[in-house]
Amino acid sequence: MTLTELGWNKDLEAACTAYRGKGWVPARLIRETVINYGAFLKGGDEIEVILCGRVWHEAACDADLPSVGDWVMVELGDENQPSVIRAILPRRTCFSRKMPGNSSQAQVIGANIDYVAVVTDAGSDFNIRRMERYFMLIGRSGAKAVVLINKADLFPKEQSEQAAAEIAALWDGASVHVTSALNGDGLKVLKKFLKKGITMCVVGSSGVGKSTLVNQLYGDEWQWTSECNEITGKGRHTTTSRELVPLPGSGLLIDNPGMREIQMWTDETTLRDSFADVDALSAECKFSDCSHRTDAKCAIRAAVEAGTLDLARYENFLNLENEIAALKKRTEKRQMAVERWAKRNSVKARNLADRIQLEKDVRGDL
Ligand SMILES: Nc1nc2c(ncn2[C@@H]2O[C@H](COP(=O)(O)OP(=O)(O)OP(=O)(O)O)[C@@H](O)[C@H]2O)c(=O)[nH]1
Ligand SMILES: [Mg+2]
Ligand SMILES: [Zn+2]
Repeated sequence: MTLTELGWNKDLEAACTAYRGKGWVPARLIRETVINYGAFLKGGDEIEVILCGRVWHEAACDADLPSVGDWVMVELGDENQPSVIRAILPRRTCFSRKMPGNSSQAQVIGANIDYVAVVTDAGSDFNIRRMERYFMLIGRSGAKAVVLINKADLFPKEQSEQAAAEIAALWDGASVHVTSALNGDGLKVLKKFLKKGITMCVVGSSGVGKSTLVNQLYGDEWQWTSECNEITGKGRHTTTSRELVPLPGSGLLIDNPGMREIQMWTDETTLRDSFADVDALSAECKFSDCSHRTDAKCAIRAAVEAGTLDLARYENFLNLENEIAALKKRTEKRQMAVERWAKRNSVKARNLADRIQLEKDVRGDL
């Protein structure tokens, strides 16, 4: 396996000239555990690497730490010395969500990816509102969106096609396909995306068939999935950590554990972009600070009443605003904690650089 087949390109080549002469080698991270990382080297050799303290300290937040899909510069070890990540090369794209729970931090799902493939089905997993969230996160990641309406063998053809049409209407540029990962139907289309060196990150709820899909494309059982016992639920292999899998002779896939929480990790601008139609209406609201809930002469509510704006879309717009407001609040709280810490230690965070330094110190303090 060449570096190009692993996703290496000219920009990375340029970025790593800064480290020339140090004897470090480029590697792509394929796995992450609590104590170390798995990585591929030129030639396809797999090694284990650890993170050096300096890189850890230089990360302003968790999202800046190396993640699956990242390209790093490694100082190779030997029998007595572990191999060490000395630097992270700049990310071309990054797909992240808000960390589950109450944290306001981002969690990286995949770095340097070209496509995010969201797997769902035309049955109980189908949820337009959740898909809107995925699109929003993909929109800000820099990657392109692919959607697979999987398990087509379980539903009437029309049902899967209807689901695909509804999703395609949500997002310009999303490539939506009906598939059956179990028997391989409709997977040919993925070959078009998975050219050499191209990385696709596979996401979606638990049980929709992500690993089955990866297995099918790998051409061999890479990570076994088996028939679920309907009664005990036993015998099913649930993916517990994300992993980058190079497909023989073509691109690379990142299999992920199912996601229970697709929380917003975005900002107001992205929200407004993906709800441009709703946002345009808000210019016509009587009050400039209209909450679009109970205020008089609200143009958005008027559109819902007139039937020109979908009620569910309106509700999702309001929910997303709530979530962004909550996220802001948590970020502010965190900032306050940092400032309190600064006060206590008589350090003044005058500018952004100082604050970043402070954040690092607070982390070091924990
Ligand atoms: N009928 C049918 N079953 C499928 C299809 N794809 C996957 N399955 C079955 O669905 C179950 C779950 O599949 P997995 O591939 O493990 O699902 P996953 O998305 O990787 O789940 P997590 O790892 O828990 O996130 C298995 O029993 C698969 O055999 C399909 O296209 N049709
Ligand atoms: Mg899985
Ligand atoms: Zn309004």
